[in-house]
Amino acid sequence: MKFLPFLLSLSLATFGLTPSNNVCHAKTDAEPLNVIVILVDDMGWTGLSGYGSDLHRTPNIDQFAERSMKFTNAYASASICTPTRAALLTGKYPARLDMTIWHEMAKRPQQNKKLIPPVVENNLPHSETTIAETLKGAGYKTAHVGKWHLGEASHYPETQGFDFTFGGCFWGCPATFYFPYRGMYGGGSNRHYRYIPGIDSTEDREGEHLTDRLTDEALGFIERASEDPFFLYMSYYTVHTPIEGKPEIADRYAEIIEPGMDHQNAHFAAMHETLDENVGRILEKLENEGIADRTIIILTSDNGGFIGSSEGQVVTSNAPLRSGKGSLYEGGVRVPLIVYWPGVTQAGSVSKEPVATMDLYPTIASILGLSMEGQFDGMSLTPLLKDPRSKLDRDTLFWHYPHYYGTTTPVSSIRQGNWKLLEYFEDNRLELYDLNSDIGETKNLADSMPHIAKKLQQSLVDWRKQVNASMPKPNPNWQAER
Ligand SMILES: [Ca+2]
Repeated sequence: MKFLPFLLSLSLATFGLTPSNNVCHAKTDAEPLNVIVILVDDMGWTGLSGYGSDLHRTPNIDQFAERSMKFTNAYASASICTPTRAALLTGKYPARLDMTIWHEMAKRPQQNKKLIPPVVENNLPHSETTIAETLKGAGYKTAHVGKWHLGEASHYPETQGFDFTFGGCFWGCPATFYFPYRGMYGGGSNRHYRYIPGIDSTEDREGEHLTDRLTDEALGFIERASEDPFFLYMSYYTVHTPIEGKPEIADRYAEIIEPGMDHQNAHFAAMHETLDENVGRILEKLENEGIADRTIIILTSDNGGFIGSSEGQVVTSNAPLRSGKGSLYEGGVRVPLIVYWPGVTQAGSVSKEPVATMDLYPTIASILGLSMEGQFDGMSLTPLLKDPRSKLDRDTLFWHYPHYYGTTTPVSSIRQGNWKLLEYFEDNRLELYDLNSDIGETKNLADSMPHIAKKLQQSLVDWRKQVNASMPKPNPNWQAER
């Protein structure tokens, strides 16, 4: 196993853009490329049939993947929603932004655990230059449709470079996926009345599903913008809870589920199918508008699949990966990523290179030949998109989640080559896995290969220092016996 010297790996981890003279312009300046980023919420690595689901049927996305580049080692920059979304819009590690948990928890860390998580940033700071602001500055019309979850109203999409926005709000999911999308949601002290802004409940839309509605709004934007270059951040609320598939589709899945299948939830499967139909509608719209050959499309997820229960039923499994949303095991962070760069990505191409959400902003800017100012943790994936056999000049990725979730205690992790190390803060436990031979992270090699574990841990410690990562503190009121 090859290890880059520590200093080199750190400098590469914070490497910014490739120089713009490397940018390949697929089209003439007269026809600038449009950009669509489709972000699915909580879709696991095996959520799509083209990524191995044994239940969900996603033919439109699978066909789209077949004419694009598919990444098999793509990661969300975090194991939960908000930090990954911050990384997508800024090109930075969530830990550098100090956005490592969702808004509702950021200022009120749990006090009843062995460690007290840090108080962290709860709004995406206006001082950050988002990808929308960069593209708007380059003459793009910009739209955000769907889930936002990057802060309160003073930090909504309108304040972060988006000309048009629909459906975004403070909350991480709707009370219901059915019109008019409002009602009480959540448990205990987190139970609140939730609503999707901008919905006229007097309209005759009974039975309308939010995934369809978001697409309607996005297609309207594309129609209005098609004379000008546009950037659409299509941020579906699906397939997050509440698990509400269309009943007629869910019924169909219920009939074909068999014991032993990894995926067992008919409504969750139906949500994937409806997502797929809607991605199909977007692709069809681009064809009809005559802009399919000049629109970059990127599809990915913000974290791994949720392995908890909803309505008394387990939502999903990320097998063969370990664990799910919240955890820094592969099941919590490895996600599908499909990139279509017209005229450049080769049909059926696959990249096995480890990449992450924060790479998308530098990638888009690089493709469009736009300069980016400031410091970025992500790097442009254009070399990979041009040649699936190529490698990035980067060997290391980091994650930091100093909070609790149903699947984890506070933890950081590092992937370097095929090695993955997790450092758990409650007991300073190290876990080392060789992803090449053990993708399920079943055999902890930390004790048998201490030199590798120590070396990776040192890189992780140095990285946390470099990005000024917030850390949990011991809880003085914690009693181990309780
Ligand atoms: Ca999510």
